[in-house]
Amino acid sequence: MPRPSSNGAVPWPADVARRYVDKGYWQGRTIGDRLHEAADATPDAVALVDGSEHLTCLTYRQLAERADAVALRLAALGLRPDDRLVVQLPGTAEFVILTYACLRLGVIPVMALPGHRKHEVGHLVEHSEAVAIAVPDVLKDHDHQAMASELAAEHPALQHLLVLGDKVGDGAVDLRELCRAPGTPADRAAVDAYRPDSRSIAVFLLSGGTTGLPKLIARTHDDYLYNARRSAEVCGLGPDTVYFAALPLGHNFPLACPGLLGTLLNGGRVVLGSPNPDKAFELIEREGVTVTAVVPAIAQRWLDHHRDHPGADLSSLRLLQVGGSRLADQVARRVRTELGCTLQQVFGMAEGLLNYTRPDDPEDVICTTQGRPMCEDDELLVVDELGQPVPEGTPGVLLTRGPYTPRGYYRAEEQNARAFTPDGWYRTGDIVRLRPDGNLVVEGRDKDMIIRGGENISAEEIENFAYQTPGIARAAAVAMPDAALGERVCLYVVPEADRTVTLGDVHRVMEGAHAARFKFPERLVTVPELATTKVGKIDKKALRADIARRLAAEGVFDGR
Ligand code: OOB
Repeated sequence: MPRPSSNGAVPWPADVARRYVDKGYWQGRTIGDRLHEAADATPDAVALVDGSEHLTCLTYRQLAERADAVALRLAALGLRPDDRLVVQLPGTAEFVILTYACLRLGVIPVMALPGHRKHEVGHLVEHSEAVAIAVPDVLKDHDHQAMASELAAEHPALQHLLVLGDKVGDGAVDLRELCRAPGTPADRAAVDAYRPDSRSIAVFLLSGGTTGLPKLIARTHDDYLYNARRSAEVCGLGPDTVYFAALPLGHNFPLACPGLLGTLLNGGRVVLGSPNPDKAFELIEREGVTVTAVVPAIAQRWLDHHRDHPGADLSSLRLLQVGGSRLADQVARRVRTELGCTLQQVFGMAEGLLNYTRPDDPEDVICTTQGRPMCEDDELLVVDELGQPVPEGTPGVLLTRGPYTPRGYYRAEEQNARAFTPDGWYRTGDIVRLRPDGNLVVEGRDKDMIIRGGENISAEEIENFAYQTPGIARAAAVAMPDAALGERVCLYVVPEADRTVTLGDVHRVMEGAHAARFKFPERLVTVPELATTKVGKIDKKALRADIARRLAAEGVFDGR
């Protein structure tokens, strides 16, 4: 296992890196420079439409100039290349301008998700050694600004609070103000002086993860630029593209697969908005959206909404990307007939590897597979429990390496020893079957994770909360099938003698810890003992079968 470099990221071996350069995957350029080049090509084209409350429309020139102006203001605050800034912002123009500014300056954004609470954000601040954090004032009844102030009090290194909203507290920087004032053409040269190295970390993404709290994935300018560029190629993006960002922008999928970055690198237009079907359809119609990305739960909501409330004109939509969790074949088949656009299945991960069905694939491939790797130098290995390769067509656990799949998590030697093999393969924990035509079918998951409507939840983390709950002797969290969200968290508990435990007891512990709401278990099953496997581990397969049986007996959707 390669040792982490001095900055904590695990580098690719030198000979492998050389090959990626020779093959043209890594071009020695920064994302910020490439965005500027795209802006230079069509300065007067519209780059960004913020469809939220404050409708903003920015041309490429305006966006590039504002990014540089913000970069200089960040520098004036004292932020320097390699400093970390936790970004927890809704999908607004400010998110885009700030991220662009960071990429120019070499300040590294740590992409938190809007649903994260103090428990998760605190961990990100600490682990990344963040010096700054950007949050909304209040969002969905949560006071992010108060949370950020508390974190600043607890983490002395966290010195700068950037706040988006009407109520910016004393001592915090008004992000709207920061992003509003236009820059001058002279700013560009000043920011150029900070230009980071293309091998340095451009952004920290979060692992969905199976262990407690999210791990940080250091994506370099070289590898992440390739991620966005090649994705855009596979999806056929160009100046005519209107990409609708409906998912939280800090997630890899809408950020760079090809998402925001892929669209801006190709002169297209990015429209920011919400996945709520009424609002989304209105935006698609009004802005002439051609491409968008959603998780299966949203795809299904859109299909049902369109069936029940026909009338929205979605004819501009060319490609609907769906990924994040397994899309049922039956739902996949409805996309072309009911929405009139091509479906693209995306099996991706923040750790790197991206598989896409191609827009011109046969309908069978599009509807029943999760696509194939986007790069010919993506290495895939499907193995059995003993780590031996399985014959083609047999399901097994997927391992991968490649030019945009880092060789380890950031500063996580212990977890890296488990999640990566000594020769650098990432153990995805996904059970896949490789078809003779090269496409993958995701058959299941070996890792202990629950995917609730596209949000990845670590079973271990929920169990840790359960163990802090009075009266619980043993606990196991498993995925429970759900018609709307795909999966929800179900918690099996063995109470201590003469105790009863309720879901509310566990929720209180999680509330006390300020854990993200989406992780809260939604069903609690009390059992006298947890089933175990032959080696004495909790038998999660048996528990998953048990909850499916219970749901079936209740006449509820059981996943079949
Ligand atoms: C995307 O990234 P993450 O990091 O939030 O989650 C990755 C995990 C995968 O290892 C797999 O378990 C699951 O999410 N997953 C899928 C899937 N796409 C992701 N499982 C079944 N079918 C699919 N199509 O989720 C992500 C990143 C970039 C693009 C798209 C999705």
